[in-house]
Amino acid sequence: MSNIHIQTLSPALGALVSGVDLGQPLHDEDRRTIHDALLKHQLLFFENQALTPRQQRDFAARFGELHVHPVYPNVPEQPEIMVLDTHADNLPDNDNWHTDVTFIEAPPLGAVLSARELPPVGGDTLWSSSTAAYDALSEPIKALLCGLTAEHEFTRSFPEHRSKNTPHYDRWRRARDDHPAVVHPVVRTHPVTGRKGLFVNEGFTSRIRELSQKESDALLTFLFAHAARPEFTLRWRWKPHDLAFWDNRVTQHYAVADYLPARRIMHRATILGDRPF
Ligand SMILES: O=C(O)CCC(=O)C(=O)O
Ligand SMILES: [Fe+2]
Repeated sequence: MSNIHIQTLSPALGALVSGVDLGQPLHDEDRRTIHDALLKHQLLFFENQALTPRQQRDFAARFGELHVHPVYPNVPEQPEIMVLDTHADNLPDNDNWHTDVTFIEAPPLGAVLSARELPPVGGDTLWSSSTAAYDALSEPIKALLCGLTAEHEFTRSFPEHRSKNTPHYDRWRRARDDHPAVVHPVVRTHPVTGRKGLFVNEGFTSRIRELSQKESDALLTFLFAHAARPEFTLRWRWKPHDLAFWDNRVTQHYAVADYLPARRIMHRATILGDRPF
């Protein structure tokens, strides 16, 4: 019997899940309950989950194969656990709205993020529901968007100047060469729920292919601002040992960089997904 309880946190997305210890092997029934909740709420929070990197990896791996990031550092003995350790000498670069790793053909299905070390105040994360953003558009705009495709580029969020003259430059160059621009539909259909969501993000989307440069710039500027409307979002104030699990197919997020020079450390496991359609 599952003891899981799910509490809705906001109309657009987000729920708090209690009654499960993610440090233990996950029973099939709990896995199903969590998966169903993820599909329904798009973003789940679990409190008091002091997981080791291995436990975090094992939990995430119950939902699919894991991705190893081409440039972010990881836990050496657990390469699937990415480390986001930000402070005055390693400035955060997630303080923009983005969907993770859309620069590959089959972007992640989801990600599991664990709060390891938090600043005394600040460092919240916001998420936005791409289905809520899509649903709120007018019918003529929806019809226009459904015929369009967009390019997503690694270098938009990982520009050369950030790694040039650092020890990571060779790794960055290899990652850039391995990741030519990819094309995704502007409106994506969720492969399980069938819901439609906006699938462009400021982090990686560079251009709508069927439009002129000026038209593309104007439309993307509108869509990026639209997706960030407070009505479609939830803001989470982290506590130690909080863990978030989001559906990366239908959400964007933004890590607020307001805590420097304090330090903030997060661990992420990223679950591979399928090709958007
Ligand atoms: O540090 C955070 O709150 C989120 C960072 C981020 O963008 C990610 O883990 O994908
Ligand atoms: Fe991210």
